[in-house]
Amino acid sequence: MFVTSNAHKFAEAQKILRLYKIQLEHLLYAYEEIRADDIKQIAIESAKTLFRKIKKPLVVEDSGLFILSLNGFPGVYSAWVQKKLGNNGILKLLSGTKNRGAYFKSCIAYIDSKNQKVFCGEVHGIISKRKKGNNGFDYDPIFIPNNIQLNSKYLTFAESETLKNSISHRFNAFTELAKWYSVYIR
Ligand code: ITT
Repeated sequence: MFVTSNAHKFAEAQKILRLYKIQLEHLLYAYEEIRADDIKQIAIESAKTLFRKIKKPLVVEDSGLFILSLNGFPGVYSAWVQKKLGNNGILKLLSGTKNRGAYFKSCIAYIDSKNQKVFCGEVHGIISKRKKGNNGFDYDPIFIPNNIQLNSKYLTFAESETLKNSISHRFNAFTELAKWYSVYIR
């Protein structure tokens, strides 16, 4: 069971876990997230809080976009910043900045009555000069992963869903979860 308010996160996770024949259910459940600088810690604490209430095996994901020249901003505030500033706001903050390096990070916490595990994944790249593409969600139109070209072009995550779903932070983290789950739980 994946507890999330974000339907995009769920759809991406479901696709990845299907490759391992693991069935994922979506649960919408309002809860209070702790405030912390570390997404791993937020994911772990959220999983514990939710398990006390739901009492069934579940996963939660905390994730964010970390921009190097902004000292990791928006990081743990990514969801809030996307709502308040949006991608145009981020592009404005970076105008005239040479170092456009950034990375997405995802940490997934799994919990059941016997196990507590956390799996993190990252994908590194740059923030594009302008928004491109209509797929994906939130920061995808301004994120270009490093070292990958399709038809000699560097694409944003929003320009290629297939590319995103084969290298993303979420792909890396859920793949680690799936490998562990297949050996130890199933
Ligand atoms: P839940 O907490 O309910 O799962 P959320 O969207 O609020 O949903 P987070 O607190 O983890 O999730 O916020 C992470 C934010 O980081 C997310 O809302 C996006 O703005 C951004 N983000 C994370 N992964 C992303 C991705 O793959 N593509 C684009 N933006 C992403």
